[in-house]
Amino acid sequence: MQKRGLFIVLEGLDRSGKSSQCKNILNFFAQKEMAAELINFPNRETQTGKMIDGYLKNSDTKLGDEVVHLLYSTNRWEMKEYILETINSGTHIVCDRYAYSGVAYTHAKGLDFDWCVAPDKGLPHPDLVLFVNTTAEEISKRAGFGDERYEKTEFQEKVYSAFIKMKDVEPHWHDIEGGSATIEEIESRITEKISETLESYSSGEDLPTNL
Ligand code: FDM
Ligand code: MG
Repeated sequence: MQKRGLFIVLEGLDRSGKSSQCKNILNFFAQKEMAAELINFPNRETQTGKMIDGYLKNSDTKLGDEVVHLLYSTNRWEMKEYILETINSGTHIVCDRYAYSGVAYTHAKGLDFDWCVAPDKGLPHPDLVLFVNTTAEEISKRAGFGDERYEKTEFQEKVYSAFIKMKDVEPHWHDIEGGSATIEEIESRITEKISETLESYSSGEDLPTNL
């Protein structure tokens, strides 16, 4: 029987380097001749994604915090079947941000934690959540920081605290120390974790939808 793919999520603050690491993971799978795909959230190509994109780029776009939160969640629900079909057909998915970003960014605005978690319940549950752990202070010095709506040091500090809260509620959470490490060091920590998971995950079962 064919083994299902792994569903691997990368999380972190803006400019934490997770998008580059996602590409490195794809190369890792390519070297092993394993099928893998990259997806990202928000997926700015869909109907809801276009609304989110406009909201992020134009600071004068007025949408309530609850509305934005539910748009992000809907943006993930739009991809649910695709994720399940891809994984269950044996292809790995590397996913740049997921529901954890959803909770972290909205909870950072002051909305109730449990309220933030609720809309994503029932989505596919990742096998691995790799949190590229860089602080707001570290990322605020990086090139490009400040271009989009949420890229302000004070706000990123709140997002960071919200991410840290999720460590305790997500059993598949793994911290990848990212602040002082080089890109290569981060990459080797990530691929080590993925290799471990490739050895140990159960083959027969479909990806659970118990997020
Ligand atoms: N973001 C992302 C949210 O606020 N909620 C979400 O559910 C997701 C997936 O969108 F500032 C925020 C995080 C970031 C912004 O994401 C755009 P990228 O990864 O920088 O494109
Ligand atoms: Mg960004």
